[in-house]
This record gives sequence, structure tokens and C-alpha cells, in this order.
Amino acid sequence: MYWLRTFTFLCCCTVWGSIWAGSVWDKPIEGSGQAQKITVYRSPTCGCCGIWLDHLAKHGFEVNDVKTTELQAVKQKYGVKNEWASCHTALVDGYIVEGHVPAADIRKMLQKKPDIIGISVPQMPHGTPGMEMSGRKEPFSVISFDKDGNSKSFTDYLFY
Ligand SMILES: [Cu+2]
Repeated sequence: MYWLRTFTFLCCCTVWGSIWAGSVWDKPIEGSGQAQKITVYRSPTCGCCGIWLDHLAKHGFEVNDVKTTELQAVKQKYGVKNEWASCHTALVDGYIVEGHVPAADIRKMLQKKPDIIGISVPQMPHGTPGMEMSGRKEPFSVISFDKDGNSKSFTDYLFY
């Protein structure tokens, strides 16, 4: 009955494999080994923000998690326009990170040090790190913005 055990074993692996598919955002990225402090402002009730913080921690970020009900004031202070806004605002090495930005893009910005004030994934597209609950994957863009109020595409995620 060896074949039966083998068959059962393979079936179990397939089932568990599909249940525990993990997240596309868990894959290793460049720079994950380097510790990097980041301060995140979010509302105390924001669950998707918390999952995004876990995503950052998996990629070497030391998160200073600041829970506040004055998020709008934080965005105003750092010049995050409404059209760029999302559910949380983070500060890392002098840059702003707004919304569900993949850790890889934060690493890319820190490495290249472009002349911008920050990057953002406006609103909360399904499928971004921290927003995978629905199983849907919407195409989205990480945008960069500068001190003059201009924004442009930083990374486009059409298929992921
Ligand atoms: Cu969110």
C-alpha cells in the first residue's frame, strides 16, 4: 500500500500548499539585512496598517508605531496632499512614506536617495502589502512626490 500513502501524502501537501501560499510581498528583497528605523503614524483602530507594519518588520525595518487620532494634522505637517493620502503616514531617513508601499520601494528610495520628499500608494488598493484580505489584486502604482507638489510614477505594479 505504499502508493496509497504516497498519494495521500501528496494530496495533503497540495492542500496545505494552497492554504499556506504566503504573500508575494514576503519574498526576499534587496537591503532586507540592514536594520532601518521607521516611524509610522496611524489611527489606533487601523488593522490594515498593522499588517503593513508586519510586512516592514519582515524586511528588516525597526518600526516605531505611533498611534494617533490626529492623522490629518500629521499629513498636513509633512505636506501630504489629499490626492496622495492613504491610511498611514511614515517617516524614514527624512523621507515620507504614505500608505501601503511595498518594502522594496522604500529600500529602493533609501538606496538611490532621489530628490523627492516621499513616496505613496494613494488610497488602499486591494493586493498591496497589508491589503491582501480580499484575495483581489488591483494594478497599482507607487508614486513619488516633490516639495513643489509634483508627483510621478515611481514603480508600476500591473501584475504581481
Ligand atoms: Cu490601509
